[in-house]
This record gives sequence, C-alpha cells and structure tokens, in this order.
Amino acid sequence: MAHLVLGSFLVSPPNENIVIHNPSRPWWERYQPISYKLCTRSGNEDEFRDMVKRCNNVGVRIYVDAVVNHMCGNAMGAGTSSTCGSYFNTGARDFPSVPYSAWDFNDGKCSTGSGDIENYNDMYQVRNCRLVGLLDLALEKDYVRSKIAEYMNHLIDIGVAGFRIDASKHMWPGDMKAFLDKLKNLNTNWFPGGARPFIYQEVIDLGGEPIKSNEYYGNGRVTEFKYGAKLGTVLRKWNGEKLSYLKNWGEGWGFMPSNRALVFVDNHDNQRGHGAGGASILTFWDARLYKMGVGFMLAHPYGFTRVMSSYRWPRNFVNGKDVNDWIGPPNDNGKIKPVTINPDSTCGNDWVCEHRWRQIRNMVTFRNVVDGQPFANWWDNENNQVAFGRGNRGFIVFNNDDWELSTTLQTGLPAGTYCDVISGDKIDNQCTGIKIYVSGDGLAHFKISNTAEDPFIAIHVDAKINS
Ligand code: AAO
Repeated sequence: MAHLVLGSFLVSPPNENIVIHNPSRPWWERYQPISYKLCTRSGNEDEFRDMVKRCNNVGVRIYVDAVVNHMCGNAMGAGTSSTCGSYFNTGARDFPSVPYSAWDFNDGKCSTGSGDIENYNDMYQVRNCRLVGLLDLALEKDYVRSKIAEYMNHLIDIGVAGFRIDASKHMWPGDMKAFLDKLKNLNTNWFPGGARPFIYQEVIDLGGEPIKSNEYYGNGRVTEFKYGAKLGTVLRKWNGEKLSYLKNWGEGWGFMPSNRALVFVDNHDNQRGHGAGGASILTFWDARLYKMGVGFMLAHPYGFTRVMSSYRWPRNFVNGKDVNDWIGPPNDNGKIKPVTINPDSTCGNDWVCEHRWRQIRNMVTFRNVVDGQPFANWWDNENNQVAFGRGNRGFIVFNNDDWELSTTLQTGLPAGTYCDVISGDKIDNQCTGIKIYVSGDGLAHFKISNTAEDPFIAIHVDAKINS
C-alpha cells in the first residue's frame, strides 16, 4: 500500500438523477435521484463496472456517494427528464423505476407548514421533513430499507469498497443501521473474505444544534466539519488564531475522536458556499494557503483524510455570494469534458486535479510513509512558525509569519540528506528542490522565506538520498 499515491477515491452519485435545464445542468442535479439505475452524465453501468474493475486491479479503491435520504425535489413535476429517461411524477410521489410510491415517503410525519425543514433546532423536522424540498424517504419501512440495500449491494457486487452516505443527519441513525446491516461483504475478487464496506456519514455538526455526530458512531465514520472551518481560520489568521495553537490539534480542539473522524480541508459544497463552514474554508482558489492546509492535514495523525479534486468555474460574486455556485463540470453542450493530462502532469479542460499538484501528491506519499507513527517533536515560535514530526519517519515545517524562518530543529529522523517533497521531488536519487541535511543527533537547519512560493518544507525517509 505504501507505494500507492492515492489509496482510493470517492465518485459522484452514480445513480440516475433528474436533468435540470434551468439553470443548465447544475452539478447539484446529481443529488436528486430518480432511480437506482447506474446511468448518469459520468457514464452507464458498463462504463462504471469497467472503471471499478480497472481501478481495483491496480489497488485503487472506489467509494460511492450514496444519496438515499431522498429522491428529487417535490416540485419537479412529471416526465422523463432524467439521465436514463426513467419516468417520474413528483406530485403523485411516483418513481416506477425503483419502484417507490406515495407510501414510501415521509409526508405524513412532517409537522412544518411547508413540508420542508424550517428549523435545524428541531431534530424531528431535520429527520422527517424535506431537506430543501427533496422528497424524503420513509426509512422506517422495511421496503425502503431493502431497496436502498439492494442498490448498495449492487455496487458492492461490482466491486466498490464503501460509501459516503449523503445527508445522514437527515436520517435516524437506527434507520441507517437497518439498511447498513443488510449490506454484503465486499467482493472477494479483490477483497479478503469477510471484509465490510467502509462507511462514512455526512453529518454537519459544528456545535449548536441538537443533532450530534456521536449519534452516528455506531454506523461508521462521520464527517468532522469543524476541521476545515477551523484550519481555514487559523491559516488565514482570523479571530487572532495562530499556527502555534495547533499544538493540540484534534480532540484538543473539541473534535470527535480521531478514529471516528473523516476530515477534509474543503468539499464539493463548501468550496462554493453550499453546506457549512463559511468564508474561512480554504480552496484551490487560495492555492498557497490551500497547499499548506492540505499539507498540514496529511502530515497530522488526526482522522481519516480526504483530498478534494475539483473543476474551475467562472465565479461571480454579487453581494458576497457567488451567483455561479451552481455551474456544473466543464462540458461541451452538456457532455462532460474528459480529464486530459498535460505534459507537466497537471490536468487540462479546466479540471483542477488538486490531487496531482506536486505538493499535495507528495504529502499523500508522506502520509503513507509515516502511517502509524506518533505525533512527535513539536516546535513553534509562539506565532505562525511551527514544525512537527511523525516518529522517526517524517518531519514538516511551516512558516506562515510575515518574516523569515531560520532555525535548527530536532527532526527525530536518521542522519542523511533528504529531499524536500514540497519544492521538488526525489528523482534518480537526486533532489529537484531544496535539500535538508539531518545530522547524527537528528538536528537539521531549516530556512523558509515568508515569500517562498510554498512556505513549508516536508521530508520523509522515502525521500532520503542514498549515499
Ligand atoms: C437544489 C436547489 C434548492 C432546491 C432543491 C430541490 O439548490 O434550492 O430547493 O434543489 O429542488 C445539493 C445542493 C443543494 C441542492 C441539492 C439537490 O447543495 O443546493 O438543492 O443538492 O439538488 C444541509 C444538509 C447537508 C447538505 C447541505 C447542502 O445537512 O446534508 O445542506 N449536504 C449534502 C450534499 C449536497 C446536497 C445534499 C446534501 C442533498 O453534500 O451537495 O445538496 O442531497 C446548516 C445545517 C446543515 C445544513 C446547512 C445548509 O449549517 O447545520 O446541516 O446542511 O445549514 O443548509 C453555519 C452553521 C451551520 C449551518 C451553516 C449554513 O456554518 O454553523 O450549522 O451556517 O447555514
């Protein structure tokens, strides 16, 4: 596993969704299911199978974004404007391609006037009413649970390794357990016998609402939304925050236990103002700080990490809000453009491919190399210069102050010459970027200009030069 650059990736919802023309094909139409057929703008079932097979054969796992809390918006009407042409009728609550009918929705259980969630401080509304008008499935029904499990088991048969479960906050944890208990073990073509799907639940708990992340621990991991919101605040130096305060990052900051947490700097919602996290969230648009944030996350032992990979869209801020927050992936008349790879290994066609940026790609390797090693050798200047290591396998130094960092630090690493994997790579036993010399006592001198392209340095034992 340590040789893999990426261990796995999460794909957009692969099941049939509504087609929206106004606005034109927004990214978020994929969160409005019409059926559980594998048929979207990303491809059909044969193409999905082919992708999963080819990835599994080279050790790359695929997780699926499972949208099972709801179907499409309640006011979408009737017709066949869906990615596979399946008929639906929202007025009649009719989705014959599943099939779901009026019995299978929560309308009778919701007590708000609109039928939608109006108050997040009422946990019954949050679970029984419609999230932004989306038709809310009645998950206490065994029939509904079985349909969801059938969809997910179909994906498991194809070879997926697990699921992000969308809008988990809007489902009762016990109802989720009921369909999760129906899931099969992973496909033994690629996974050991008895292996269970990896599950992580999208629950936005920033504190201050009655629904808490810990209600979901029994079902799998849970998204820790405080992580990206706080890390962005610290790197932006808002509210008097400093990097030195990250010394007790993790549970010490009021986050959930590390072995429950799924962490990320940004996601597909909050990189464009949807969901939660607010203005502090760092994204590829703030590339310099973003690379530091992702670098910090990947070096730090807290949580199960997820890296975002995006596309560019024409942002247009009107009164502080991006009115283009709906724009879908790069496309030609609706057909998604391929992810082309440039000679320098970045992506073309407006795909950002953060996961291919040298600094991020190399920090994924760093994380694999230091896996299981303890947090060690913390140093800070009581301001925005900090450093820490992971046992005797890796060490990272950040300068987010407005002045140069120049200091000798205990790295915990064996003596030798190391390539900084942020400014370059180790290629043919040579460094294309900065070199760091660790002496026999583990000490090394670091110098980072505050105006450096990337004001951080990371070294690890696989980036050591053999002499
Ligand atoms: C679209 C249209 C809607 C239309 C609807 C139906 O935009 O106008 O009514 O269709 O026709 C995505 C898009 C939606 C889109 C939807 C369906 O984001 O715009 O609606 O597809 O096409 C809540 C949920 C969370 C959800 C998030 C967006 O809890 O589950 O909203 N995320 C997932 C997906 C997301 C997807 C869906 C769910 C639906 O990742 O892509 O929606 O499948 C509070 C609550 C949060 C709540 C937010 C946002 O957060 O705590 O639970 O998230 O509000 O409403 C501070 C607070 C923080 C608060 C935040 C925002 O930060 O501390 O707690 O402010 O107020």
